[in-house]
Amino acid sequence: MKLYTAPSPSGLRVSAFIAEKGIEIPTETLDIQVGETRTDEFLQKNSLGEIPVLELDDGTLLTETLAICRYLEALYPEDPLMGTDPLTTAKVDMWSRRMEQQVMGPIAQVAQHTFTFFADKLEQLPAYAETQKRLQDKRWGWLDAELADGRRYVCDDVFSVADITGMAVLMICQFAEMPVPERFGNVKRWETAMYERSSWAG
Ligand SMILES: N[C@@H](CCC(=O)N[C@@H](CS)C(=O)NCC(=O)O)C(=O)O
Repeated sequence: MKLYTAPSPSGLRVSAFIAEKGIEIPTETLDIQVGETRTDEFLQKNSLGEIPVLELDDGTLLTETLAICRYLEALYPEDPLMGTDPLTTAKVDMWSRRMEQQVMGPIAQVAQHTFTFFADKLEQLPAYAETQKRLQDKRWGWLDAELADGRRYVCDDVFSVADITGMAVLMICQFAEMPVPERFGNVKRWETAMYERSSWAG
């Protein structure tokens, strides 16, 4: 098994998952800034030209962060990060989706429409990015209200892959210089908890 990754939000999602599991997987770190995921060789592994990719010993290629995490969770069930029974698994899926769509969605759009890295990958609309900055503020407000019961982690107060998705959001926020506003004290508490994890590599 070999993981292709890069120091990036999606790379962090898999590397933090692996670190939390306490497992080791041979890894090749690519430089996405110089297009190492866009070479003919790498496009054979992922036609989207993106990390992460997990290559299995029989040559099977798994892409997409959560699919890779799901596979590793099944292989290494100790220290579960994706629930342990039908209900907790469904709840983690629910929170993963919420963190990905609601919390990561707007800041990812800000990045795509303002970072020079994406300039040759899509038609950038800086004015649209401004709307997404305002939306990000609203989404932090939504998460803040959700966390008002004082819990440390987003799903049932148990650290899960949904929090790891949140770590990736924090990493994009650092790149975009858009910190979580101080007025969202509950989100700030969760953010501190993320920075305290040894798996945090932002
Ligand atoms: N949907 C993918 C997104 C992967 C993705 O966006 N990867 C970025 C790094 S965060 C990448 O490899 N970009 C390289 C490029 O676009 O050239 C997943 O979650 O696995």
